[in-house]
Amino acid sequence: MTKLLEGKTGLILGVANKRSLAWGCARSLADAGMRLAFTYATERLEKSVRQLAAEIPGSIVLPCDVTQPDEIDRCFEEVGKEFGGLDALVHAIAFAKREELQGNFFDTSKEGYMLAHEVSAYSLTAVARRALPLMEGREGSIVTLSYIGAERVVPNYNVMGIAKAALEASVRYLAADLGPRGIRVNAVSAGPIRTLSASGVKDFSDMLDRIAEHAPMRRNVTSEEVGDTCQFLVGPHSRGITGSVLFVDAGFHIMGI
Ligand code: 0WE
Repeated sequence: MTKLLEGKTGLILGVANKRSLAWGCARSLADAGMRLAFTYATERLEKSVRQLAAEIPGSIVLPCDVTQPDEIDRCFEEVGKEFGGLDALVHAIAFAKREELQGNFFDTSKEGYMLAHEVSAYSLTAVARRALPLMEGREGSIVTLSYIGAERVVPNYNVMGIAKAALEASVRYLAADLGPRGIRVNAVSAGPIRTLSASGVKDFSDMLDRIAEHAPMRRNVTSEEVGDTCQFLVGPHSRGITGSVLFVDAGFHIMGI
């Protein structure tokens, strides 16, 4: 039996360790037969990304700090050389300074605001532009990860909420730009999951428990569930969907209280 994504290629930005949502996406895409490239932002992450990539036969690993335009250029050049084209791009990157993710939102510094937006929102557009020539003419799909803090106030999420709102708006503008070229752009808004990004977030365990109590499905979600939705958005079954934000949150977002 040939798999749904056999012969297709994908680039995944944002794997840090096996808990990463990006890794959940990678596993699901690889299980569907896709050949993958992974990126790491800093040398500190290189080893763990290489170890994980080694679990996926035929995959490659490249440096890509999205705050360095030359490095993004080189990354896509390499992907073009290795793969000859790209069918999927998974953007699973976010960063804000720790001090911006606590206390009052109105205390957000200009530098902290700019950094959060550069890494967490602008980077989608920066990579989409470079992916364009590699994706053209092959029904490509771009997927990014968001969070309900883009739409509603989540205590301490602060500047990241503003950045995710910009990211979700970017999804719509990119979808409008790229639709005529056959490229779809969507976001998955995932419920909170214990990852490296969540470590050290104040009261994170209490948040997980409260969601499991109130969500229609009475539980939290897993990175495998986020990954499978990513596979759906990358694959042919979602061919009529672009510019959307899909919640993978056990239904939590529908509740009024
Ligand atoms: O988007 C995220 C993670 C965002 C994030 C988290 C950190 C923590 C460590 C971005 N940058 C950093 N920088 C650090 O130094 N989530 C949806 C997970 C998350 O993060 C929160 C949350 C949730 C949920 C932060 C505050 C409140 C809730």
